[in-house]
Amino acid sequence: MDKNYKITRHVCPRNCYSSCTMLGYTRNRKLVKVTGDKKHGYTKGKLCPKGYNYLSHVYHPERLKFPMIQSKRGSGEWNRISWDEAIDIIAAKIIQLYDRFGTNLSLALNKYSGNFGILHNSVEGFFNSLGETSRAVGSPCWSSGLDASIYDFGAYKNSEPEQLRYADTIILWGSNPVWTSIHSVPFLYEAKKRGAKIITIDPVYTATAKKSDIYVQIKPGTDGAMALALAKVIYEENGLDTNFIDNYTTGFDVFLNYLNSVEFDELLKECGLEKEIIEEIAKTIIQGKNTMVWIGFGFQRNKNGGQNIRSINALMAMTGNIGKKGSGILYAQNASLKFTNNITKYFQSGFNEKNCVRSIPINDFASGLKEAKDPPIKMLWVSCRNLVTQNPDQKLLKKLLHNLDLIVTVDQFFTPTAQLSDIVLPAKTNFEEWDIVPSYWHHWIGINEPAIESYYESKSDLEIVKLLAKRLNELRLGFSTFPYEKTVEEFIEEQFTDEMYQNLGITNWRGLLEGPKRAPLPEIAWEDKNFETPSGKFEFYSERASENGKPPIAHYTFSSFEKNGDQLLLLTNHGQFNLNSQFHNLDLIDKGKREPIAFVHPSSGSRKGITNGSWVTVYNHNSELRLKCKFSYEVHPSVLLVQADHNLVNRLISFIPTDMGEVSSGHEGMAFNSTYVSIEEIGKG
Ligand SMILES: Nc1nc2c(c(=O)[nH]1)N[C@H]1C(S)=C(S)[C@@H](COP(=O)(O)OP(=O)(O)OC[C@H]3O[C@@H](n4cnc5c(=O)[nH]c(N)nc54)[C@H](O)[C@@H]3O)O[C@H]1N2
Ligand SMILES: Nc1nc2c(c(=O)[nH]1)N[C@H]1C(S)=C(S)[C@@H](COP(=O)(O)OP(=O)(O)OC[C@H]3O[C@@H](n4cnc5c(=O)[nH]c(N)nc54)[C@H](O)[C@@H]3O)O[C@H]1N2
Ligand code: SF4
Ligand SMILES: [Mo]
Repeated sequence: MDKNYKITRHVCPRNCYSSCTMLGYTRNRKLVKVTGDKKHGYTKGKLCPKGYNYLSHVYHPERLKFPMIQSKRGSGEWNRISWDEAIDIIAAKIIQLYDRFGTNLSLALNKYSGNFGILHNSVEGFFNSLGETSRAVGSPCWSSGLDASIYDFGAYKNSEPEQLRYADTIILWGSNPVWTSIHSVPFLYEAKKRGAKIITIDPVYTATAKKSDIYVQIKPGTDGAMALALAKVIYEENGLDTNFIDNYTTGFDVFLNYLNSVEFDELLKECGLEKEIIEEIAKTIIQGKNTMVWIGFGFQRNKNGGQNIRSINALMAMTGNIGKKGSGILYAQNASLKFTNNITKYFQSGFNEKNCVRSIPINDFASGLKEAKDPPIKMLWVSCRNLVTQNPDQKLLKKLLHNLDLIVTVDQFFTPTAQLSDIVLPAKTNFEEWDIVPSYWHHWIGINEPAIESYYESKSDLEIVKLLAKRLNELRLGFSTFPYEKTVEEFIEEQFTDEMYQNLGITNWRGLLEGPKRAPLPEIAWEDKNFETPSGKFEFYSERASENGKPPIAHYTFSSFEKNGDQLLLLTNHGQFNLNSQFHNLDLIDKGKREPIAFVHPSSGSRKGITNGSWVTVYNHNSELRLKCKFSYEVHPSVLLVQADHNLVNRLISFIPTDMGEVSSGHEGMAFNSTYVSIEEIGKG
C-alpha cells in the first residue's frame, strides 16, 4: 500500500483461541483495509473470515452511535440522549440505591467475554472502587476443564500449539479447530506430512473430523469411559511409562485398582464403541513416541466434563506423554496473563477483592437475581456480554430483569440484551481504542492502538467508567476511588512490571507498537516436571478433589448419559462464521444457509415419524423452537444438533452445573451439552 495510508496495530479481542494481531490501514481518517500481521509468530499474518471482514463490522449500519434511553422498558421507544444526561441518570440511581440500602449491593455487574482486552477490566475496577457490589461470577465456557487440570497438574499450562507439529499421534478430543481455532490447523497438516496420525473423537462428523485419519463418533458425555477403556488396553499391552509414573506421579496404584474394577465390555457398551477401534487407538498411542491430545471447550460443557478430562489426563500421564516434545494435553493457559491487573485494584477503603463482591453465579444468574436479598438487586450493568442470548434460563431471566429499576448495557450493537435495557451506551471497537490483548492459547501479546476516531459518540468501557466515577464523586466526594483523572496511557503503563518488559524484550509498552511479543514461557508445558499440585507430582489421586467433595481419582459414573425416554441430547456447537453472539450481521454466508436447522441422524428422525426437510418443533420443559429438520449421518443417533449461533437456542436450556469449575472460576461451569429435547413434525418443508 502507498505511503498515504496510516498503518496501525490492532488485536482482535474476541473470546477466540487466536487473538490475532492485525494491521489497520487508514486514509482520510477512514479505515479502508484490515490485514493480518506477519510479525505474529503464531497467526503469521493470517486472519479468519470474520477478521478479514472487520471493516464491515466497524462501519456496520447497525452499530450504535449515541447513548439511547427507552421510554418504558419493552416499549421499543428509544430516544437519543447526551452522554451527560445518561451519566447523570445512572449516577443518580446508584446514589439513590446506596442511600436506600446503605450499601452498593443492589448494583450488579454482568460482564464476560465480548472483549478480552485488559483495559476492559476497568469495569471490574470501577465496581471495586464502590465498596461492595453484586457480580456475576464464574464462566459459561471452560471452567470444569480448568479445574480438572488444576487437580491433576496443579495449574493449567499449555505447550505452544506449534508443538502439534512434532506429535506422532494427535487426538482432537471434542475440539473443532477447523472452525474454532483455524490458525492451529497448519500445524496439524505439518504433523500429517511427517506421518502423524490424526484422530478426532466427536459425536459430530465435524469439518475437523473430515480432515482426520480416524474418526470416532462417540456418544456425548461418555469420553471418560472411552479413556478408561484405552487405559485398560494400554495397561494390558504393557504400554505404561513406568519411569514417568514412578518419578513424577502419585496415586497410580489407586487409579489402577479402579481401572481393574471396571469391566472393559461395560465401558465399550457405555460409549457405544467397538473393541477394535479402542485397540487400534491404544496401539497407536503405545507405538507412537509422542501423543498430543487437544481437549476442546465444547467437550467439557456437560455434567461430567471435568471427570472425563481427568480420565484423559490420566491416560496421558500413564503413557508418559507429558512434558515431552510433541506430546501432552492442550487445553488452555493463563501463564502469559501475568499483568499486574492494577486496573482492578482501586478498592474503596476497607475493601479488598475478597469482601467487595457478592457473588451471583454467572450461569445460574436468573436464580441468583431471584435469591439475592438484603438488599435485592435493583440495577444491572451489562458489559461485553449478550446475557439474554448466551445464558441459559432465558424465560425466567427476562421475567426477572423486568423487575429491576435500571438496566444499563454497553455494547457496539443493539443486541437482544440491549433491547431489554433502559439505557444503552455505544462502545468503541478495537479500531478506535488503546488496549493490550493476551491469549489463553498461544504465548503472544499484542497492542491495540486507535486507527480512527470514535464511531459517532461511542466510548471505550474505560472512558465510560471514568466518566461515571467522576460524576459520582462530584455528587458525593469519595463515592468511587477509581482514578478517573488518569490517562489511558497511564492505565496501560500500570499493567506492566519491569520484569515483564524484560521478558518481552521491550523497554516500555510502546515497544509493542513494533509488533506483538512472545512471553518467554516454555515451549513445552511441564518439561521441568515441577507440577504445581500439593505433592509436586502429577496427581492421579487428588486429595484436594476429595476435600472438595469430588472423587479423588478420575472416575466415570455409568449411565449418566442414558437417553431421557425417547428424547435426544441437544448439542449447540460453535459456528464457523460467528464468534458466540458476534458477527451474525456480516454477510459471510448465504442468507439461505442461515436458516435455523435441527440436524438429526436419519434413524432417529424416521423413528419419530419425521420426514427429512420438514418443519419441526424442538421442545422440552423449558420452551420450544420451530426449526427445519435435516437428516444427517454426521450426527450421532442420540444427538440433535442446533448451532450455538442460533440466538434463541438457549430458550431450551436451563442451568445444569458441570461437575467442576469452582476452584478456577468461583462457581461450577455450565453443562450446555446436557440438555434433552423432544422433536415433532409440524409441517412439510
Ligand atoms: N447454548 C449455548 N450457549 C452458549 C455456548 C454454547 O456452546 N451453547 N457457549 C458459551 C460460551 S463458551 C461462551 S464463552 C459464552 C459467550 O458469551 P458472551 O460472553 O456474552 O460473548 P459474546 O457473544 O462474544 O459477546 C457479548 C457482547 O459483547 C459485545 N462487545 C464486544 N466488544 C465490546 C466492548 O469493547 N465493550 C462492550 N461493552 N461490549 C462489547 C458484543 O457486541 C456482544 O454483544 O456463551 C456461552 N453460551
Ligand atoms: N468460529 C468460531 N470460533 C470460536 C468460537 C465461535 O463461536 N466461532 N467460540 C470461541 C469460544 S468462546 C470457545 S469456548 C471455543 C469453542 O471451541 P471448540 O471446543 O472447538 O468448539 P465447540 O463447538 O464448543 O465444541 C467442539 C466439539 O465438541 C464436541 N462435543 C460436544 N460434547 C462432546 C462430548 O461429550 N464428547 C466429545 N468427544 N465431543 C463433544 C462438539 O460436537 C463439537 O464438535 O471456540 C472459540 N472460537
Ligand atoms: S475471530 Fe479469532 S481467528 Fe478471527 S480474527 Fe478474531 S482472533 Fe483471529
Ligand atoms: Mo467460550
